[in-house]
Amino acid sequence: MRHFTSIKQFDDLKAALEAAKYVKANPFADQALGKNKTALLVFFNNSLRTRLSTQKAAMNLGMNVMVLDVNQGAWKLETERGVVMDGDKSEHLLEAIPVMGCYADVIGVRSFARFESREDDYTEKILNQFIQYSGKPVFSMEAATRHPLQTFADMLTIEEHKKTARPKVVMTWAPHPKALPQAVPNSFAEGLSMTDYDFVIANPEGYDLAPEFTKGLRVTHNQDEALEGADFVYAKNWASYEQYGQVLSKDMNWTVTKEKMALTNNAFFLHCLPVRRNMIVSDDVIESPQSLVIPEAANRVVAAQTVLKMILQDL
Ligand code: AN0
Ligand code: CP
Repeated sequence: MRHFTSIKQFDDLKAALEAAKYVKANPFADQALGKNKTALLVFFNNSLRTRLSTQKAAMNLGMNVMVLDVNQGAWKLETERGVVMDGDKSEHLLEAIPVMGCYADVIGVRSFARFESREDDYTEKILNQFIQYSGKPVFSMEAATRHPLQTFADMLTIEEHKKTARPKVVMTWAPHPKALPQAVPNSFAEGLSMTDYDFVIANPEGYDLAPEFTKGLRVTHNQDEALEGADFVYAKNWASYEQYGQVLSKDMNWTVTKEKMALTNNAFFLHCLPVRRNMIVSDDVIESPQSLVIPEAANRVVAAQTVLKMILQDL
């Protein structure tokens, strides 16, 4: 059974990108593949893009789709084993997951880092229980440590817009008022490490990502230096990994502004969205012709459809 929880599960990234280009050009070519198959999308957290693009992807493949918002309308779920359930949680994940497995052929899960325990988050406690107990192929719609469908869409967007074979790609931390997960930057770093692009990560001190995701990659604490000559600027906030889940800085000198973009090689701007304007990026940069945030979001359908297609082909 094929699960999809990391971009590294593509044996061949180039082939996966080619498959995505085919899906993009022929969105309804595989309608027979999903006929009478049901995708269940389970959300423990909010979503706009993932929710809509994954539904659209499944529908393009001829699938039926069900969406469950665990925190709205379903029973509150206990996730710890051994707990005396005398509180507000009416059901345990250990029953809920196999029940969901009875109703679906493929299950997508969104389960963000909870920032309660670094170990629980980095062992993907929730996602792995779906893999273990649902009996069905499971794909991540952003779990605690990775957001592979986002990364796949990001990489397709870069592929479509790059002007040289080895573009310079800078992933920069930017300020945000609340603690955000490391899933998007971890995953992007993982994806870029599979390419031969000139890739640099810029973040303030205290914000280095988990070593398992940055091994062999260039990391600098000097944003201006990183931006020099960049062809793509990928902005993202994340909370500290070292001081797990904490917001150590809201330094607005890290906001991606017109002045910052002037240091680059007329770079394209990327962000996974949702984005807080004038915290992460200024209005003029996100509205500029170099901003790819909308085509990047559009590619989320292509990414999800390509992965769902691979899963269906393996059923
Ligand atoms: C989430 C995050 O940073 O991981 C989802 C991004 C796709 N963002 C927010 O919660 C604002
Ligand atoms: N980029 C992304 O995953 O957006 P949503 O959180 O809206 O799904």
